[in-house]
Amino acid sequence: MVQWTAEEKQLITGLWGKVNVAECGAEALARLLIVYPWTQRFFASFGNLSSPTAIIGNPKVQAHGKKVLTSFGEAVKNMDNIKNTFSQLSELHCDKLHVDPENFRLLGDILIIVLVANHGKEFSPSCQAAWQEMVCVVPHALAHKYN
Ligand code: HNI
Repeated sequence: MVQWTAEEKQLITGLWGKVNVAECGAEALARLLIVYPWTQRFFASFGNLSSPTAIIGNPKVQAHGKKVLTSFGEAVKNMDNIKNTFSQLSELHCDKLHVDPENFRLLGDILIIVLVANHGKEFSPSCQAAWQEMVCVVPHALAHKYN
């Protein structure tokens, strides 16, 4: 378990308070589907994913991206208890959805890129360092129930 310092907590929650979850969530999921096209197979029910333009404009991708990033926010609110916070979601992604946990890490890397793109000025190197740890801890927690 990560022992967050007060400064790391401040850096993470401080930036999170400025993030537009709907916009950044939609962008992150769209980028995941475009940059790592094999991830599209989990979203076959989402309709048209035939091109980057279709993916970015797809309302189901946008809504789901918002849902995923909102859920990521639960980690920000429960930084000392991330594993328990995601235990049900870990079961869901493992038992029902069969998502390879490597994909959580890919989404984490994409999220960092989206945060740089949208919050470059506030995203100082130390802020990135704290977030980089966050996008490691969340996938770890989501992968916890896999065996
Ligand atoms: Ni994920 C559903 C959270 C990464 C594929 N996912 C959810 C839901 C949440 C969620 C919340 C909705 C659950 C419910 O309906 O009860 N997902 C998260 C989080 C991350 C993540 C916090 C990582 C940070 N999910 C991924 C990745 C993939 C993924 C990387 C695949 C590449 N998730 C899914 C699929 C669903 C899903 C598929 C079901 C979608 C649907 O509605 O059909």
